[in-house]
Amino acid sequence: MSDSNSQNDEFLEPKRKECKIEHKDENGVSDSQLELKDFVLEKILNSSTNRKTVCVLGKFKDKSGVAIVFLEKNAFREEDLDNKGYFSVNTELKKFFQNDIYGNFECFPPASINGVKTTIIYPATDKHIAKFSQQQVHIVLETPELYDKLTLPHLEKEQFNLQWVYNILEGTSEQDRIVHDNKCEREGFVLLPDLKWDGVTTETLYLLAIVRQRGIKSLRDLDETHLPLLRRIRDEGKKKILEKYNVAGSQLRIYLHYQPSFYHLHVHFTYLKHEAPGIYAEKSHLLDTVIDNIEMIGDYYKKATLPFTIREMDNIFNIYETNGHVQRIKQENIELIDK
Ligand code: G7M
Repeated sequence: MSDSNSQNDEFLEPKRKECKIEHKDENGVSDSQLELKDFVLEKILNSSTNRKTVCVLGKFKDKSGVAIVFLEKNAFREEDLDNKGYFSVNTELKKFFQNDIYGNFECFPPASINGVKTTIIYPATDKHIAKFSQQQVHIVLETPELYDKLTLPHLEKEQFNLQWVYNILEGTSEQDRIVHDNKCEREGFVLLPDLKWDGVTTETLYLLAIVRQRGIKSLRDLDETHLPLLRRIRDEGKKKILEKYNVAGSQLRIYLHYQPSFYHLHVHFTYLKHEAPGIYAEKSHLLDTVIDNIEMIGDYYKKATLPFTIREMDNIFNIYETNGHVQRIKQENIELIDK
């Protein structure tokens, strides 16, 4: 299940330097270094005791614009549960109390296994802030007509920049992270660790397959002409993950998001036991089911009503609200529900 030590070291080294992050502009050109000691907190956007994450908004001293910093405590890795890891001489144990056979402590393991996964978005836009903020969520049922009339015009006007995707496909970013690269322009794709994954901890395995073909925005655009591409992603993706991470295809959740955040077709591969964000029924569509639906009805996704979630701070919420498809809950009603 684990990767080789040399690969672990490769990932641990940047972790020790984690407080200093090189910032690159949209073309991947390095322009400055961000340091966490220069970060000035403005607001907590979201915090989850369950996931052990916190997302904050703030500024870096002497830098214009705002930044989002997302911190996540890492999952325990099997290979750290030994006398070099948690049970090593370098682990400190602070006692809270001992009562009969019950002891309660706080343990301070070696820094090398105690990293906090950190994602920085700088400069962050209002849309990033909305995406990472805690807010009320609603489901809408998007018919093909609603897609054409409301969703499509909105996403054509307003969507997240795809530069990071093109940087990967054109070979200017994250090249050392690529697990598989099928260069076929029509049916090729790049498989690499998702931003959310450290690339090492099998328990939280999370990879993305990004298609080379441009112009396929989402599940909605898929039809029978895409079947060879979809089958290739599924089959080659499983094979490469088995070879590199020793995780069987039957232990993978392979799916697409609807709506995605980024409108360039990509497929998520996560470890089945890992509850990654966005795996729930209202958002994820298993690739096997997608392939099966299209095999039965070639234009299935052009005809289907697809549910998706919208959050009250998203601009698309206003569009669906104005057209009478969702209703914002008034603050006093929320308080009543909470009681
Ligand atoms: O919801 P959607 O299907 O659009 O998911 C997009 C995925 O892309 C998420 O799981 C993100 O964590 C991932 N992602 C986003 N960015 C900006 C990057 C990036 O720069 N590199 C990588 N490897 N993954 C990213």
